[in-house]
Amino acid sequence: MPTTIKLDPVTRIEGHLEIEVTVDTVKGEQQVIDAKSSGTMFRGFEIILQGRDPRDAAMLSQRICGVCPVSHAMASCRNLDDAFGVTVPENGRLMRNLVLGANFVQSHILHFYHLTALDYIDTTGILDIAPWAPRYVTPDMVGGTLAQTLVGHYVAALEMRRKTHQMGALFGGKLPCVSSFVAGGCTEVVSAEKIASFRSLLDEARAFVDNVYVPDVLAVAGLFPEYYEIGTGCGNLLAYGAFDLDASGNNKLFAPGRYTDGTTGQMNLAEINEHVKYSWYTEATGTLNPADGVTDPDPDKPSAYSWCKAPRYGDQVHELGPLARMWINGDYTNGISVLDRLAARALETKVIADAMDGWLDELEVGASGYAEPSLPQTATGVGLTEAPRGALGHWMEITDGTISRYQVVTPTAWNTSPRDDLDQLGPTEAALIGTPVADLEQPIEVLRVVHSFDPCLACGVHLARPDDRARGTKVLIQPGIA
Ligand code: NFE
Ligand code: MG
Repeated sequence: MPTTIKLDPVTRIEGHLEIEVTVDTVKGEQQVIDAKSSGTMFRGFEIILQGRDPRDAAMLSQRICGVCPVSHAMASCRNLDDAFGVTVPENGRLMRNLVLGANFVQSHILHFYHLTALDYIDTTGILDIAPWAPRYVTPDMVGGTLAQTLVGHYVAALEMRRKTHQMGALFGGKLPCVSSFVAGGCTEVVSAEKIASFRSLLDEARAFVDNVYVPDVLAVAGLFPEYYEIGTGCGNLLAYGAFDLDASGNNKLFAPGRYTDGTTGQMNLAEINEHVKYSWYTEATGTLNPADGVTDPDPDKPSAYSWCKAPRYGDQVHELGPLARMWINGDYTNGISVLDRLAARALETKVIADAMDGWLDELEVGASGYAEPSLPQTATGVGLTEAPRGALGHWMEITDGTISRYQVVTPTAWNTSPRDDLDQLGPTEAALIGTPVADLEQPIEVLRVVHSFDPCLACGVHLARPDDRARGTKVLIQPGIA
C-alpha cells in the first residue's frame, strides 16, 4: 500500500519548505514513487520594489535573504549598471567579487557542517540536547570517531563563518546585507590595511577548506557510496556564470551555459519562462519571460500547491547550483547525485577561495571602485550572477524614473519548483523519485536528497501566512510597511 509522508517543515534549511512523498514497494524495494515540493511562504519583494527609486533596489532586495544577501546585491547592482549604462571601475569589480566570494565560502561551510552533516552521523551521546535532539537516528548513520570529529568541526565551522563574514564586511561595509554595493561599483575605499586584514582571514579560510572541509566531505562520501546513485534528478544543469575576471563581461571564473539532454549548450535568456499552473499566482501571469514577468498572487487557486513559481529553460526542467557551475566549467563531471552535489560544492569553495587571493593582488590602493551613473527616466535592465545555491537573475523596468517592474528569479525557485504547465516535476521532486526509504518513521534518505540542493525558501518565494491551515487568510505586506 502506498504511504504518504509529509516533512513539514523540512528542518536544517533556510525558510519554509514542505516536502510530501508517496512511498511504495517497487521490485521488492520500498522507495519514493511520487513527490511534491511546496514553498509555504509568500514574500512579495517584487511588489514592494514597484514605485521606488531604482537606486533603492540593491538595499531592499538584499533583505530577501540573510544567507545570500550579497548575491542579491550583486544581481541588483548589475541590473542597475545595465539600466544606467555605467561601467564599473576595476576596484569595484574586484571588491564585489571578493565580498561575493567571502559569502560563498561562508554559505558552503554552513551548508555542509550545520545543515547536512547531521544527516550522516549518529550524535547520540555527543549532542543529546536541543536543537540537535530529538532527531532521526538510523542504522546506517556513522558514530564513533567520525561523528566526534565532525561535531568538533561543526563548532570550528561556526568560528570560520564568523571570520568569512568579517572578511566580506571589510569591502562590503557590513554583513549580512552590504552597504557598499551601489550602481556604478563599490564605494568602499581600498587600503593596504584592508587588503592585509582580508588576506589574513582568507589564509585561515583556505586552510580550513583544504584541510578540514574538503577531506570531511570526501570522508562522508567514502562511507555512503550508494548516494552517488541516489537523487539523480532531471539531469539538466544551468548556470548564468559569475565572478568577472575583467571588464569585458565575457571572462568569468564560472562560465554561463547549460547541459540539456546530455549535451552542453549556450544559455539564452529569452528561453527562460516561469510556469504557474501549480503555483499560487494568477493563470494570466504564467509562462512569461522574467523581463515581462508579473507577480500577482492567487492564494485560492485550486490546482496550486506552492508559492514558488516553476522557472524553466526552453520549457525543460534544469537544476542549478555548485554542481551545475562546476560541470559547465568542466571542473567536475563525475555525475549528478546527492554526493556529487556535496563534492562539487566543496571543490567549488576551494576554487573560489584560491581565486580570491589573486583578486587581492589586483586591487589598486587608493583607486576608486565607483563611477557615478546618471539616472534615466526610462530604461530596462538585467542583472545576472551566481548565488551559492545557483544562478540568480534580477530584471527591471524603469518608467518616469521609478521602478515599474522588478522580477527576481532565484536558484531555489528553480530547484524546489513545483510541477510546471507540462506536468514535469521540479528538480527536487524529480530527484526524490526512486529514493529508497528504509523506515517510514524516519525518512532520512528523503532529507539527504532535499538537503543536497541546499534549499533556501526565503529566496525561493521572495506576508506571511500566519496560519498554515487557513489558506484563504493572507496578509499582504504593502509597499512601504514591509
Ligand atoms: Ni536565501 Fe539564495 C542563494 C538566492 S537561494 S539563499 O544562494 O538567490 O534561492
Ligand atoms: Mg520571482
